[in-house]
Amino acid sequence: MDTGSESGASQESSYARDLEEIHAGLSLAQKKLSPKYFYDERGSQLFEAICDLPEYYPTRTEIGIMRKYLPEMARYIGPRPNVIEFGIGSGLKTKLLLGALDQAVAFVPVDISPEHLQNTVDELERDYPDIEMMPVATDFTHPFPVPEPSAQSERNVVYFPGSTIGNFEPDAAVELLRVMHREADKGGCLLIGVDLQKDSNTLEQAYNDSSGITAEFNLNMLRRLNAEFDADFDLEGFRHDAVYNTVDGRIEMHLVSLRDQQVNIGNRRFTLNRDETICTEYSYKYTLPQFADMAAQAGFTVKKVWTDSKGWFSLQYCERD
Ligand code: AVI
Repeated sequence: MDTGSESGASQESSYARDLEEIHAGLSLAQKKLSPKYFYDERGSQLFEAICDLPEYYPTRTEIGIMRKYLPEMARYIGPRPNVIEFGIGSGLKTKLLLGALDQAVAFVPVDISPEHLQNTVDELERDYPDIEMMPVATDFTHPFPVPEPSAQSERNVVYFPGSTIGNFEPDAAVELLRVMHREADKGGCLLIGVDLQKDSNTLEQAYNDSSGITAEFNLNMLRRLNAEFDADFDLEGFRHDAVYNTVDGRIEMHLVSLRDQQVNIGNRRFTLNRDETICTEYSYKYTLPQFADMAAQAGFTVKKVWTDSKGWFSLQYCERD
């Protein structure tokens, strides 16, 4: 299976673009780094460990909702769908969905990493030999051509679990929903996991776990920048912090500088004062009306919402207007 891979020249230009973006983020009054730098191999393993933490409720809550309501979700989606998953997670949710659907025709996982895609597809192919695997290696925030399955499908269903939508700022989230609207195509639909607003304590504990895995995950970004972008961050010079901003309805993850220090990255040097922070991630939590409004801005109507008994997390079935 060919997932395609970047040429040497385009790898170089994406490195230059990333370095420029990192420099721009560290030049802001509130220093920022993109959460995309979390996910190297070690970061992806740490994220999987986060998903199993007792304090991190989203993964187990979403899986609980799926186990309870999958037959109903499959009825909304209907027979012979073509499933387009934006990003690839640990695979369990995908397996649950593919196993519950009525004769899924094809599965199109979309992710920037060809290796990650290949591993996922190899595993799924063994369990679902009748579903055509059609991976697409690309940045899913931009429109991309969806491959045609060899057998006729009834409709496209875009699947975006995990509340990764919450890691985009609201305007960018609407833009991404517009890409999904386009990829769902005429008659298509969206099944999306959306984390919901709740008390600050529960949220802050989920992102400041007692075993320190989220702290390691956050600090790993600096390790990655040292390895891949010729930076010299001293990992001992920073600590992890996550706070819930009740006004904007988002968790904000930060790396707090423990002292006045200077950091070199590429050919630039940045100064951090003691207690100054680098913001590494937002994780927005929505109310049901807020998400319905964002979906509407992208041309979707929310037709059905499934939640857990505490109303902490939701899976939402949306149709194109
Ligand atoms: C991937 N994303 C939905 C996670 C979240 O909850 O926002 C990333 C994460 N960051 C810290 N813990 C988990």
